[in-house]
Amino acid sequence: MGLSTTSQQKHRICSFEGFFSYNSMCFKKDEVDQSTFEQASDLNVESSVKIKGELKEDERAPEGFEVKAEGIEVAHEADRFPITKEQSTSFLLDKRHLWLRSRKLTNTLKLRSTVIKAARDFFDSNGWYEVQPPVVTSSACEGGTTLFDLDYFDEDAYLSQSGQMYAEALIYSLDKVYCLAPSFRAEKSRTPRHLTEYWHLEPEAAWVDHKENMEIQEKMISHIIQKVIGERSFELEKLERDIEILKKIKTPFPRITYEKALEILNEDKFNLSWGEDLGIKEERFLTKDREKPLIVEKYPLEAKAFYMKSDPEDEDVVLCNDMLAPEGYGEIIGGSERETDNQILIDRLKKEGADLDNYEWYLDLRKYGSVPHSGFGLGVERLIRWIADLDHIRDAIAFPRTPRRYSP
Ligand code: NSS
Repeated sequence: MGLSTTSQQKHRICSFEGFFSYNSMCFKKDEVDQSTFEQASDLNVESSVKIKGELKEDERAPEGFEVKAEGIEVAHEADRFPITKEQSTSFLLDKRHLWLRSRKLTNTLKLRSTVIKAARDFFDSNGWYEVQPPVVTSSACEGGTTLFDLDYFDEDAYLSQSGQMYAEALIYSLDKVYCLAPSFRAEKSRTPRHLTEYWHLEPEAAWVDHKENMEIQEKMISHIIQKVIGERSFELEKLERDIEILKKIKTPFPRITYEKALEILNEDKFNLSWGEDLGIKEERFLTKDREKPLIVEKYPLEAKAFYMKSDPEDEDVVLCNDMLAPEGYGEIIGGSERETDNQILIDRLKKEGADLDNYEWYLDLRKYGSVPHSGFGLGVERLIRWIADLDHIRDAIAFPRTPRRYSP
């Protein structure tokens, strides 16, 4: 396979038993018979063929080899490929199912596979259990404004924003769990870091406090990055990612409080009041000149979700953290120690105007025996965007879902 924007001319073959690009095929007119030469010349890009010939090393070929072809057997003849040089982003998104064959997306998707495998390895080899939360749900985990409504046999239901509450239910029997599932956010924001459907890795563990929660996050990120460097350096190079920067991603990561972050921002051009959450611009400013991820902890209660535990040393802030990827990428993880006091949770939910009936089962988790616990959520595509240094999050997933796109 292998297709680049410059490789669309007719008469070119782009697969050799599925692995070699057409640039690596060499049919010489005087070395093959007339009909073989014509057959090869008439084929469109992306046709699949079996080639008989001699394989030679050649630095100039994309895969490092060239095939001096002698015979050809056509397995499938393609129509003229619709993607040619200099196509608009919108056209390439319409033809995403075909554009997936491009080198850039091929390399990114190989890297993605390694990221996910490395994350699973990290948890599996440390005694965590993988669990599966439902996608259809009755309760909002991250507030009502970004819920996708679902008509569930005339009842109101939603697409899950997070598997967290279900992961919390499972720690009582399994102790340390993680789930990897799609999360849905009905956010109209068209930014290079928002999808409406994204893959969410959510670990949750009993007897883990806020401090240990942050340590797990940095160990996990460092593990994933080191695995990716080890197994995907070829793809990283092709994506023109500076691997030397990634090699520096080792624990511990720097930490600052929200209060400190506000101070840094307001000393510069920002004018934030205490209580406001940090947005894309603020996170970019805090991380643009950094090489390692930055952990920002202890945000104001009013800026964060109802389930976060208050800091016993300062009731105005919660024991939570965001992890911001360096080089300006911003938030990739949000996590916290969870509130275990039922009354506090009920009061907060009432304050938000939530329907308590939808949270009855979640409140039962405190009523009928609880344990100190913490967890976090990693946006898989945000992590991949940073690792691969991608301009836009949509290229971190094969079939991106954004406010205007749900096809192909
Ligand atoms: O809203 S989060 O900050 N937190 C949660 O959902 C918690 N319930 C997770 C948990 O503790 N189990 O989202 C977590 C991460 C966030 O840091 C981003 O990396 C990613 O999920 N995220 C997104 N990625 C892509 N697109 C969108 N729209 C998006 N929203 C969050």
